[in-house]
Amino acid sequence: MAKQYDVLFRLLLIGDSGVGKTCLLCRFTDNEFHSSHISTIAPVPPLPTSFHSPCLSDGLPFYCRDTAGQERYQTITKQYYRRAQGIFLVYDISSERSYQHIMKWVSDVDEYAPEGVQKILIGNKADEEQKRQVGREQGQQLAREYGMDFYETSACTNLNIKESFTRLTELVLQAHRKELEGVRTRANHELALAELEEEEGKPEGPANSSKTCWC
Ligand SMILES: Nc1nc2c(ncn2[C@@H]2O[C@H](COP(=O)(O)OP(=O)(O)O)[C@@H](O)[C@H]2O)c(=O)[nH]1
Ligand SMILES: [Mg+2]
Repeated sequence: MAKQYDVLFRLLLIGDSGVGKTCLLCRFTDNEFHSSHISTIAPVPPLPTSFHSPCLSDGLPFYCRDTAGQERYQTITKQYYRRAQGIFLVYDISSERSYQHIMKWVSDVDEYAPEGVQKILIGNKADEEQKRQVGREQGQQLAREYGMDFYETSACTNLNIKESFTRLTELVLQAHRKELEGVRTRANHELALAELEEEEGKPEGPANSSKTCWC
């Protein structure tokens, strides 16, 4: 049965098909990389693939949603963005085209994602230096324009994977701190009540009776 959580951070990966979104997630969740092209094109109708990360941030679990190839047909629907709290916008440093498309992805996020969603720009395949078409400064520049943090990553060599996931989770945590504190306060309150109830329900042993004896 699926585990129930009080708080679950909801992250998304978006960007053109082939930029390495699925590989980034596999690298982060399972520390694995598949060099052969594993098709992430789903049968029709395409369904999103979801991953529960085993990694916790600040003791909190999160859930990262990957596309199942729908991005190739530009058929990502509103529902995909619904309730997202953190989004990775991914391009491939060896594809100028995927970099140019980031603007389109940002406009989709603006249109469909909830207000206050946190975003990070990722230039993946940083190991492909000889095939580079997008300079690091271009990535930095675009990220500045949109007010995002920027990382060049490589799912292949494990460059900046943990760092970028940790950063996005931190941003989401900061943005939702109030909401989170509310949950924690409620949880602490419930815990205190449960302890009290347990304490009250205890049979009176010698230790208890000596505590309450005033004679
Ligand atoms: N050299 C290199 N290849 C990568 C990297 N990440 C993914 N790939 C390759 O890029 C292709 C597409 O990856 P995939 O994760 O399916 O892309 P997606 O369509 O965005 O999910 C695959 O052949 C991967 O092996 C990377 O960091 N470096
Ligand atoms: Mg994929």
